[in-house]
Amino acid sequence: MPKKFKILFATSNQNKIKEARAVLEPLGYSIQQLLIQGSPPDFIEPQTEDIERISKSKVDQSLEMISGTEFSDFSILVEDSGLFINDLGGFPGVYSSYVQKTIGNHGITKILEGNNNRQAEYRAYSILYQDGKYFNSLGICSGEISTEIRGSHGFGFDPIFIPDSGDGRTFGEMSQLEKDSKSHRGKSLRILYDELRGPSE
Ligand code: ITT
Repeated sequence: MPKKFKILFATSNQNKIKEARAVLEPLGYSIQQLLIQGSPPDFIEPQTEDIERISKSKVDQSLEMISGTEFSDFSILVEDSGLFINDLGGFPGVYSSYVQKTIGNHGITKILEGNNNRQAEYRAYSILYQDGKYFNSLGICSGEISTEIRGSHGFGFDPIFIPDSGDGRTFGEMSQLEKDSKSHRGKSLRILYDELRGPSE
């Protein structure tokens, strides 16, 4: 396979890799995790509430890590994402990963107990670096936070996130294919693919 169709995804999150594979592999790309000396990148995240700025920082750090290595000619993908709850001023947003690991879905449903405004959105900002060019894309998926935890598919906040474009089920109750067709990540990756005018076209 020509090198430009192989994408190295710089992330420590295996779920992001699985979802990127599901969306991009049928379109002719192969997705591998970027491992430097056997380890995924450990990013220093800048102090900001802007996922676009965090993604830019991740791509800069990745390019620095691969400079002078056997990976320096490959395409690099990074993504920053999170769950933004309207009534909580966008919390957990850029702190999603930390909040998921600490209070988890149970904690979020508890914070929102008795609250009728449960609107939220997932956002994913992806950047693909290929042949000296940067391709950027923002994917948004609007929805609401369920009152109880439902379903065991997906990861993170999926068992408490009900997408507006669905039928009332949480992402945790949907198949991978269904989630990808509606999700922030699926949208963001398809925008990137359109920008690239993919190899299968
Ligand atoms: P990398 O920075 O190494 O890519 P990470 O998991 O720390 O991995 P982020 O900083 O972008 O990534 O945090 C995103 C968090 O937002 C993620 O850990 C989940 O808690 C949550 N999240 C994002 N997309 C999600 C999805 O599709 N389903 C469920 N939770 C999601």
